[in-house]
Amino acid sequence: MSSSLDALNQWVAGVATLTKPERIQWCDGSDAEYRQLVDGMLTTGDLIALNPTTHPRSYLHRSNPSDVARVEHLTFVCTPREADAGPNNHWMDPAQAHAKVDALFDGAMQGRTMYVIPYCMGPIDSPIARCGVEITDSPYVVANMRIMTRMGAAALARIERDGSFVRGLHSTGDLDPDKRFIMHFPEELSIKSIGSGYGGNALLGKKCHALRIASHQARREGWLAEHMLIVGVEDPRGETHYIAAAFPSACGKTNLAMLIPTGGYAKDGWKVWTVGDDICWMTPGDDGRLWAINPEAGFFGVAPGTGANTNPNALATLAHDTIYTNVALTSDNQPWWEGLDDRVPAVDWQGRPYDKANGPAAHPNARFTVSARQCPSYTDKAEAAHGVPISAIVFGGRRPSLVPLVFEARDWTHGVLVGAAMGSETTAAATGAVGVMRRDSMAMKPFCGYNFADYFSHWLSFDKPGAKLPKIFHVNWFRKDTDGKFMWPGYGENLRVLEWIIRRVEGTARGIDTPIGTLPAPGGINVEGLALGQAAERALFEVDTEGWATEMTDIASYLDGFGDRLPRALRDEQQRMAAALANTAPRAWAQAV
Ligand code: GTP
Ligand code: SPV
Ligand code: MN
Repeated sequence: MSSSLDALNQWVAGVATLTKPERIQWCDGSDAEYRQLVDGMLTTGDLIALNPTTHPRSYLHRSNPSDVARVEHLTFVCTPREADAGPNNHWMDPAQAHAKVDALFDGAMQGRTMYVIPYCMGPIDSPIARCGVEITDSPYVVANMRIMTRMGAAALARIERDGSFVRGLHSTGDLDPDKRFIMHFPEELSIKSIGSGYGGNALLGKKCHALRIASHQARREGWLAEHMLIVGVEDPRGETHYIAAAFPSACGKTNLAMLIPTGGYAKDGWKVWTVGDDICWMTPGDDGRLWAINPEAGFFGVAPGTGANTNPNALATLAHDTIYTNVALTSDNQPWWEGLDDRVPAVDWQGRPYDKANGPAAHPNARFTVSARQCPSYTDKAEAAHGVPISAIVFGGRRPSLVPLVFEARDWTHGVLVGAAMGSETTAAATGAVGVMRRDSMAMKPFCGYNFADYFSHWLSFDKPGAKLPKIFHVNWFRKDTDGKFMWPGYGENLRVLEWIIRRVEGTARGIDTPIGTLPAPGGINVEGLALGQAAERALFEVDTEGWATEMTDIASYLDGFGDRLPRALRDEQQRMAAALANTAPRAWAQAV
């Protein structure tokens, strides 16, 4: 037997000794196994069958109401030295962290089944893909991992070939938030998570492995593990550009990845191809370009706001074989959430008769889990071992003021600063206050497994002779008017912005240089038929130099927080931008489309 399988067996035996499960089940990823798991959960009430006529083989899971989102304050990166985790992470000494959680894992699986889940993040034959094994006592986690990863026998065979794998240990424990910890040991390639059954806390292949552990590995090995969607945009000539975009949690990745061209774009023959909606692993190819894979096999998407007008592709994807978490139900047992349609739900996400006074019917972070293969715009290219070549990287967040609809970074270093300086309002994807503006560098604040200062250096290091790097852009779909309404229609209309981006990549769209970067030249973005109104047209395409000067001061103090570890080039770039703004008359860059 190979040494990695020996190591796996030993680890499984050790975990069983500690957690004392009643039985152990090695998961093979088969249909029969999935059916058996679902049947078991229908019996225990972990799953509720939905209307089989409208939603075949689809189920609802209701979380404990105290366990409905990621818990950033309980998520730790446990490197031997605190400075290596950085000010962007909560840190605990590895020995102390192991002792703390091992005490909670002691006997945690008594009377329960311990599932062993070998999984592969990425196409099974991809050199960019990596494997892991999750041990869990939650059948809900197993069912979700089967949809979200390539799970089972093929992954186990690859682990035997690879010789190594990431170890993830998970137990739902007793769901007591005071005994909940999501611990990462990047040096040991291991994860220990206890006390939560929710998505990002419990499906360890996703944020824990594919971002926190993988970002750490990627730095060592010269690649990037990012919180990005990957989308292909095909123009009427049949040319496709792939774009990777980093938006923070619940800021529009799934929606942009599944965009459907409307109106003139549909008529002219534009097509949009979905590669991934949340995570992107990118590595330099022999040609100097960055090549990307989606390490996931499914979507764990935000339900609220998903409707026929916003994301018809998602609705088509959800037609069958879907697990819903914390959505509401109609009287005939169909899943429902705010933004789906104007029916009135019968039962809310906690199973109570729906009453407006109790708040939204679906939890704001209610989710669907569904195989990517069910998505009409999913492309075979997502299964390509070498990935897809990236033409543009896009950063963006929820910025109700100041930040224009789109601008382009001058060069790679400037683009890294734009990503590092990204800000966004917090959302319901994590516990805590919603709508609070914070810096969320590259949308990785909750997910980078090491010191952000080193992460910025790593990003800068890709700019070397022979590299053919993507152009970097920043977008903001979330600018609001004085009434608090979004100025930009968003969703399908975002293709207008993607068109400008790919024309900039091709060198055919004109731009105006400003101190913050290149904005579309007047008329550069097609706004035909949008009726934006004068105030919006102005706000979306102008640079408020005074406001930006204040923003640069705030960015400078954010960067100061990383001390001497911050790469010099980033500080220089920030000072260059601040100086350019200081030398510019207020609103001199105001643009009208
Ligand atoms: P995670 O899965 O948490 O990483 O989120 P995500 O980045 O994939 O966000 P998603 O696409 O699920 O969108 C989150 C919320 O933002 C949903 O309620 C969407 O309806 C809304 N949203 C997405 N795109 C747009 C847009 O272009 N404009 C506006 N106004 N809202 C949007
Ligand atoms: C996010 O919060 O960014 C998500 C959902 O994509 S979770 O899997 O919980 O991380
Ligand atoms: Mn996400």
